[in-house]
Amino acid sequence: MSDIKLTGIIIRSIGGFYYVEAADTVYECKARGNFRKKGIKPIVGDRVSITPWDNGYCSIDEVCERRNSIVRPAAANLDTLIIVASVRDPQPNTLIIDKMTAAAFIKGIEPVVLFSKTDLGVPEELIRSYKLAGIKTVCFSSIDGSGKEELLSLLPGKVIVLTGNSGVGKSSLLNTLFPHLGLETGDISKKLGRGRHTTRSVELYKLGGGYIADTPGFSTLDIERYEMIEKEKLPEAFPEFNDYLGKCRFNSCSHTCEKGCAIIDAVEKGKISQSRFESYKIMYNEVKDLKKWQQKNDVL
Ligand SMILES: Nc1nc2c(ncn2[C@@H]2O[C@H](COP(=O)(O)OP(=O)(O)O)[C@@H](O)[C@H]2O)c(=O)[nH]1
Ligand SMILES: [Mg+2]
Ligand SMILES: [Zn+2]
Repeated sequence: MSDIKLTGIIIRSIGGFYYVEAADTVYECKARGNFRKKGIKPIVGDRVSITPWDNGYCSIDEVCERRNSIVRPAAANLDTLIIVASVRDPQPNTLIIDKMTAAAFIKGIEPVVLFSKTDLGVPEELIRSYKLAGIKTVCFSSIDGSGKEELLSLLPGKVIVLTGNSGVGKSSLLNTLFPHLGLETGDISKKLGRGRHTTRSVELYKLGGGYIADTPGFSTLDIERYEMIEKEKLPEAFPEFNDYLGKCRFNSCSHTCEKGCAIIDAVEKGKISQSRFESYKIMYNEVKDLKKWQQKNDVL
């Protein structure tokens, strides 16, 4: 029997099998029974050590500690979360974008807000709002190919997940960048009708010098049921608040309505975007009366 150990990354998991890319080869692996006993379930993005045995069987022997993970879709060790919002059809929803960027910041993942379908218009106001927050934005159209180079420049060396409402153009975007992928794209209603409860598994594609995953997307309804960031941590999820924290009149300031609030002052002076501040207030009000055990898990 072979005793060569390899290290690799899980790029797909389906029906109890894990597909691990190691040394430019993809191995079909099974997880060792002792993982289940320890309550570890390997997920896409996990760095693992595997043993390909002579009989063709390949085992995952070890899962490295995760730098971070998300649950929708289940994926680990992300560098970048690209939040895709289309300028139209469907309309962008700033609260959803801000919940996703907030969750990414809390998990130590870099969020990028990608405005898709910019052949239908350019969302100047939104771009300004995210620039002000120090969040990278990219404009992209799969019709005219604009933004392609910029997007490709984000990939090398990174593990990236694309997320965003169904129908915003995630699969079209990947097809535009990498035509050989031939991902299924199309009509939202048809997809919802058929795909609502089908697999939510992800696959990391090795492309452009990094790994990138398309996701089936979520509906607006989904996100409302998801996580909440506890109120004490919420200001950290809005990095543009940073310069003002600790400068409010009251130590206990919630930055939602108080007199002498440095955040509100910055909003009034146009240094923090009004729309981001509105999202903060909504998110704060969603969690302010919840006890810890009532906080459901994970936007992502
Ligand atoms: N006008 C325009 N339509 C697009 C663009 N990208 C995708 N679409 C359309 O939007 C719909 C949803 O696209 P799809 O890639 O399947 O979205 P996904 O659900 O996020 O993967 C399809 O009908 C596409 O033809 C774009 O850049 N511009
Ligand atoms: Mg798609
Ligand atoms: Zn304040």
